[in-house]
Amino acid sequence: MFLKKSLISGLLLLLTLSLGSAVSADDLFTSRVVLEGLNSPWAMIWGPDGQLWITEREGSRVWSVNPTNGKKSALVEIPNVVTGPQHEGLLGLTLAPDFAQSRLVYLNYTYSDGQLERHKIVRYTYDPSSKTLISPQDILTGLPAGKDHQGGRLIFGPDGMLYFSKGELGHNQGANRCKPNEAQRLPTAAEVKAKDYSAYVGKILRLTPEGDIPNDNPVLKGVRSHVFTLGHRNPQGLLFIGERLYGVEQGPSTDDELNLLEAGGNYGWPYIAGYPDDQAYAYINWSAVRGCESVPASAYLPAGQASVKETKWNRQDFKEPLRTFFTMPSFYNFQDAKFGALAYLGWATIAPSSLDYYPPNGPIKAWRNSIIISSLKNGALYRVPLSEDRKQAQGDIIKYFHTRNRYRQVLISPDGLTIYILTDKAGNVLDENGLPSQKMANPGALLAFKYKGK
Ligand SMILES: [Ca+2]
Ligand SMILES: [Ca+2]
Repeated sequence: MFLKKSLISGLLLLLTLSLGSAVSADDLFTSRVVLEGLNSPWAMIWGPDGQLWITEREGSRVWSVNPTNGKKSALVEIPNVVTGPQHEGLLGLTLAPDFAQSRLVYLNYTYSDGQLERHKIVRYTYDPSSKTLISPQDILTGLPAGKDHQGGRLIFGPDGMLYFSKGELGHNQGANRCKPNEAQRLPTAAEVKAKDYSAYVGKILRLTPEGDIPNDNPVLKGVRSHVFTLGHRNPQGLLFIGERLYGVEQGPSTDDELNLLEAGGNYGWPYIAGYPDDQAYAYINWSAVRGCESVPASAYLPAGQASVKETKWNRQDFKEPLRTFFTMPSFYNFQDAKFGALAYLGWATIAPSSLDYYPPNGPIKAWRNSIIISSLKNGALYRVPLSEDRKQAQGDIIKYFHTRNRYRQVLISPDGLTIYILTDKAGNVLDENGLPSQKMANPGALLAFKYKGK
């Protein structure tokens, strides 16, 4: 079953690639640049003032932006945010469900505890007279942080609880290859009591609006903690559709994922990428390699170290993805010379950064009941149609709006006619000819694609 799904995914990939510029659906939209020059915009929500509220990862500010003319005003500039070139800084943002009464706004960012880089969730109060965010209050502090795979999405569920996606900090790869990957490690009772959150990496967390552990969180290995699901790599997108929670996460050289996230579910990383099909991925525990630091990161299989086949890792709690982007066969050439040192840009992964939902009654008929995913690597959106009960992905994945940009977040307007996209200010991306580029067409921008059909 898994292998079959992989092959289908591979065929869909070939279909998607071959369609490329031939996709004419884009002709039904007009595009414009609402504004440019934001300092690494990261999250975007509809604010209570009818404007778009946008965080800047490196700028440490939250802006209120007029989606029509691009005029912006700062809601807050947060002091002492630790920023870096890729993953650190001010990330997610969300309004309290009772915002009309409480005026509470939640966000998360990287900071220093004096010794170590950490991450925290903080809430502010919106002051309508000054149109600023005031009175910060820590909700959950001391979360692990690092220079890679921070996750960072923050949303409320219909249950009134706060959900936060935490990456595994890129351990077991690149510069962090000798640090153990802890996406499977669960917190002990002693750790929870001591507020030691080091095992929260590679997890989706669920917390009360005050930051406490909800008394109906899953009990995992005998311990109830903030952990809601485990086994994630770099989950940057979370979205509720009705009662169900969906997420996207970035895979390794194959198998970015769209998941349906269920309490206590184990999403497999680092033992499984995508489906347990032994296609183009096997876990190698670098931290167990003798003299790891002296072994170059480029060594595919370090001497004396075995890889673990996906099919050998057998866990009852494993949840397979709804869809992968995309599952590559083992014979795929991951070192295509055409892409030079940026070979990863040639891989069929898309680096999903966010997702939104196009509702069943929206005016764009072809998009109804679909999940829309933004891609960092390809500067495109991917539309995934859902089954009627929304428990499965079904049908062809369609690619839209390719530009020479890294798409950081997608947000659909309430009337379903305009698709807003935030772009990174820098990075690596595929250009119009499908070749690596570091020159963004619209750095730090808010783009708008408006539907002109009927
Ligand atoms: Ca997975
Ligand atoms: Ca796999």
